Amino acid sequence: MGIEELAARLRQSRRVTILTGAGVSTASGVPTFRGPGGLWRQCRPEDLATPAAFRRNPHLVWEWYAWRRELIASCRPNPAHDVIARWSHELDDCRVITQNVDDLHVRAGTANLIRVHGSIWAMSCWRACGGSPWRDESVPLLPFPPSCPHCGGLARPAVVWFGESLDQADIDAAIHACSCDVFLLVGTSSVVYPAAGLVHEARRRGAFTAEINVDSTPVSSEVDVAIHAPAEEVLTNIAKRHTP
Ligand code: BV8
Ligand code: ZN
Repeated sequence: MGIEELAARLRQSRRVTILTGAGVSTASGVPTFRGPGGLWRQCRPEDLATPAAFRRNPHLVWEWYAWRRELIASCRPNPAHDVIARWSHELDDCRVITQNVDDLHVRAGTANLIRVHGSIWAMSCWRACGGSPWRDESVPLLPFPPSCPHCGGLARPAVVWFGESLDQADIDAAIHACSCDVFLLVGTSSVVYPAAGLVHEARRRGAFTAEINVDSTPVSSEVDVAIHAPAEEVLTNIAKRHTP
């Protein structure tokens, strides 16, 4: 029932918005935040991905990001990324909002992508010397820890840490994308805000809402359709039926 209805809605829709989380990259081998393998050295991501953790021990936090970069560098986009990338080009108006910093949506060639939490392959200056952020895809990370090319000071990953505000332009674009016919959640536990609030904004704006997740989440009972199965299977299945 769920897949049928979602496929039918997608067929009828002009404006589709997809919000993804770590679960869309599971099939690529990237560990999720809260799932198995999410813990690093027994540290919870929430305890490492904060300005306070970096101020306390920048070396430790950089070791965590170096570990994740090494892992992600060995991963490839999976069929879930590929279907979403295809729809972002083929559908009239398809926007993709991701919480992931792995850039696998970028590597899959996704159009209209809003990366609300930044990229693990971008860096900025910890001292905020005013120099603009830069791309760094070095694996292993050299020099370690990395320094700012503008002032020589310590660099930091250009990601949004807990307690830090998202980029206003990204928030505006994400809220704008809530005006849509279908708002589809893929592989997110829907607990981290403000991203977790977007589905409620989309509902308020009259969107048909759906969730694809192997597990239930705090919003499973609130969306119009909740499909509990792996994203890479469900999206491939719908794509087969859904020729625009
Ligand atoms: C902020 C970048 C202003 C870094 C990340 C309101 C209420 C409560 C708390 C708050 C609130 N407003 C603000 C907060 C505080 C906080 C927050 O939300 N805390 C949570 C923990 C309660 N939010 C913030 O701090 C945000 N900033 O609000 O600024 C402000 C400031 C101070 C105080 C007030 C306001 C910044 C949040 C961004 C943090 N940065 N990442 C990095 O990556 O290193 S968040 C990070 O965690 C990810 O980006 C992602 O967003 C989140 C993890 O969630 P998911 O991606 O969903 O992953 P998860 O592992 O949880 O779940 C995976 C799911 O996939 C599971 O459900 C699983 O079942 C499913 N799955 C697995 N395999 C598959 C699958 N599904 C389908 N197919 C599969 N194969
Ligand atoms: Zn600097």
